[in-house]
Amino acid sequence: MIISSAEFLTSAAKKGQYPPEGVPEIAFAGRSNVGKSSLLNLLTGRKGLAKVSSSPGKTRTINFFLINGSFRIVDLPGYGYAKVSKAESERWGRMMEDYLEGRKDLIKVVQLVDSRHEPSAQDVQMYDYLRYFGLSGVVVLTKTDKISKNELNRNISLIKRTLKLDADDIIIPVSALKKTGTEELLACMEGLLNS
Ligand SMILES: Nc1nc2c(ncn2[C@@H]2O[C@H](COP(=O)(O)OP(=O)(O)OP(=O)(O)O)[C@@H](O)[C@H]2O)c(=O)[nH]1
Ligand SMILES: [Mg+2]
Repeated sequence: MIISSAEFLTSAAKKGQYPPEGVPEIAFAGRSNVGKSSLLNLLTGRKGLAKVSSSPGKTRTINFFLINGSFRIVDLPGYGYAKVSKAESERWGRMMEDYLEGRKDLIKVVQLVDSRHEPSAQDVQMYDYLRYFGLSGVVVLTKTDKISKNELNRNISLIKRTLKLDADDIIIPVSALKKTGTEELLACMEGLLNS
């Protein structure tokens, strides 16, 4: 698949603000700062499409992007950002549940984890949650430019074990810096959209 057009649609904090139904959606989930927004920019070749920041907690609402006029990529707000208040994290939980459990057009959630580390307890919790709702199956490992090939291979095993991945779960290493992994991810997304 080639992305020939990408357009920001809307930013939603609640259901009433979602774009109309009837278009398939693939969402990106993961801890704050893992690289969800960067990945969207990488895939679309549009640097400023989604806002990226070196300080975690940049994306705080659900952001919808229309791709090739035919499907949407949904950039979700990250979790695990230490500085948020209890009220803020409850707000996050409600916002995520409303979307993940209530969105008919959502076909899959791509789970992003940092390729450098063992997945956090919240990563495991998120993946279990996605599995429960039948939305799991694709894991993207980000920031692979920061580690060696050997470390990456070691961490792939660790991540598989920690997230308890199934044999048919797909793991795609990416680097927004080196612009690698996009073809694999786009092919995977094309498969999801056609199945
Ligand atoms: N070296 C390197 N840095 C990356 C990569 N992907 C993202 N980053 C950096 O990581 C930081 C966070 O990236 P974002 O894309 O804003 O992360 P996010 O997951 O959208 O974060 P939230 O919106 O807070 O949930 C930024 O400083 C990015 O430049 C990558 O593949 N390699
Ligand atoms: Mg973001």
